[in-house]
Amino acid sequence: MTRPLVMGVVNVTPDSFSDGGLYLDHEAAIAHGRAMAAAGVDVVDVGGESTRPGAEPVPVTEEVDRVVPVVAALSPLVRVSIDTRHAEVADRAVAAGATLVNDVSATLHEVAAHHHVGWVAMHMQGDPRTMQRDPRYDDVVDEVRSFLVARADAAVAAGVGEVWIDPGIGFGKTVEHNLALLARLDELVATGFPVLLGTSRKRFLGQLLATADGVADPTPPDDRLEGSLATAVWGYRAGARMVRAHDVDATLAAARAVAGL
Ligand code: HH2
Repeated sequence: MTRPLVMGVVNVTPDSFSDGGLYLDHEAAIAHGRAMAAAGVDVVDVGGESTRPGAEPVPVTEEVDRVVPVVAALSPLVRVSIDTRHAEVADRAVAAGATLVNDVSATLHEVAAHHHVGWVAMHMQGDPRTMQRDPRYDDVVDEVRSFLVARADAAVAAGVGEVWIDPGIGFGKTVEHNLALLARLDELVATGFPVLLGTSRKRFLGQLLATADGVADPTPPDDRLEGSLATAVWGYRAGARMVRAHDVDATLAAARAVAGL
């Protein structure tokens, strides 16, 4: 029985949408990552720039200062991925021990090829500042799949040996777009590239849970655990190999239950 994989999130930021400010301090971030490693996560994803809708970009030097000490402290204990859109940050984090580049811009495959590390291509329409203003697609699943396969093929051609694809839930997508991507996740799985899925605590869950409960106000981020787990299990069932999660104990338990089933 092999359990599907769990990637735990450590945001070394003041402004991430669900845990901003909690782990900006290096010691707090390292302690959080250590606890995740002890819990048994497969990867700890360290990020130094929020990509929530409306977020302002962070200067690269600041992002490097946030993440490098955390990557260096955690990488002897657990596999570390670096969540960044910037080549210099990816370079420095890999030098500090990260072995996976989690790339929400899907542009950094050359960096991964150069360092012989893995790479995640995530789909995003636009950029975080403006992506939620008016996202449009003719067929969101077809467009996301074609984009990701083209990026993944380019990475393979450049020599990257481990390539993941991720639909980028919430990145330039309406609730309906996110739900369509989840409903047809098997079409991404069918590409043959391993799929990473990140739904944890995201805004569309606030609306989904409120609708299910028959209330008008979206459920707040710290009350979205059930939705995060339901969508993680849904993703695993559709064939996603790894889920990105803030609540790692519960997600690991869910992943073990899925393996048991
Ligand atoms: N989502 C976020 C950040 N990075 N990477 C991948 N591969 N997939 C995702 O869905 C994904 C991601 C956003 O979540 P979070 O890091 O918690 O928030 P913020 O961007 O505000 O730091």
